[in-house]
Amino acid sequence: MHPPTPEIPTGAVLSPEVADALAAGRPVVALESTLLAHGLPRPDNRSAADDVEGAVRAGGAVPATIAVLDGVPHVGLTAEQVDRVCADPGLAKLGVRDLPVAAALGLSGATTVSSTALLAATAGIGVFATGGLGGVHRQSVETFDESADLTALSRTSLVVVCAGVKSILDVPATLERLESLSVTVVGYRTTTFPGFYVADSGSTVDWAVADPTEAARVFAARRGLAPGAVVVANPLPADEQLDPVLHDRVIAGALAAAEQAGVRGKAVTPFVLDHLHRASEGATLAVNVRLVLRNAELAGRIAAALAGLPT
Ligand code: PSU
Ligand code: MN
Repeated sequence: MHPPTPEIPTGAVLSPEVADALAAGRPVVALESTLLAHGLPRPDNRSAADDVEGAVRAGGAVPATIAVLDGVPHVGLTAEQVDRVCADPGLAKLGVRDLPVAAALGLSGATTVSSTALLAATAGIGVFATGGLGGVHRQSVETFDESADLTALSRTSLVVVCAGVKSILDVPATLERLESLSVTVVGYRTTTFPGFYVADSGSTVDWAVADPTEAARVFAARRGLAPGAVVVANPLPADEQLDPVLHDRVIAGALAAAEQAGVRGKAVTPFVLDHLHRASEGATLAVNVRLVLRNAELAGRIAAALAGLPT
């Protein structure tokens, strides 16, 4: 009899700090690398990487930035490894389905929400912070473009702290898909579902949690029930959001530019984010970094609350 074959060959390497924290039951927060490599422009992405890790520490947890280097998934990166992720303009963007190819061929790449969540949960990490989830694209009826983030979260057990889904998407359709996929969604201190750069997407969710402990308790209950994620949607305060009028104008322009340029598939999200950063003269970039920092800090506090729950 052969032993069961794992679904993907993770073979992940944990950094000593992350391995020690997990072994001791101390709080750890996973961070993705696609938002660094493909969501933020070089060279600003490098300082953002440090700031996001700092925000997790400020929240009371150990940061574990995840990327694949030379075929090996790394959970927790050294400064030199973060340099590599942030500097290489040709770095691949790896969802779950790409991980086996990278592993087998020895390739390097940044991990998206889907692959970061899987690698984190496999390593025993319970909380993950990002900016905005991928989801259903606005032309999805014609293109079938729906992020693999959604199906990945339906089967991966961890808390994902985000500012909703990227507002370049069809937000109501994405919330419908999250319901179909039985992903638990709660707002942080609100039932207004955030719109990434803006505090209010125009959609609502059914539930709100009042503090990190409530979020941790929802996850503990979910974990005891069925595999799948708990999405904690954390809106920017109104005075820190992007001006909603500017938001609607630049989003329309960016989507039109993507259409015009014939951009398809996994290139769409990086193209549109880059266009927005330039069209808004850096305003979307500043807001994007700010919301990731806030999510990282909250994720740190949720991880700390989770570590303190009675088992
Ligand atoms: N959040 C950000 N910036 C990003 C992303 C999220 O603030 O660049 C990335 C995530 O890695 C997410 C990916 O998984 O965008 C979604 O890509 P796609 O739409 O191609 O599935
Ligand atoms: Mn897509």
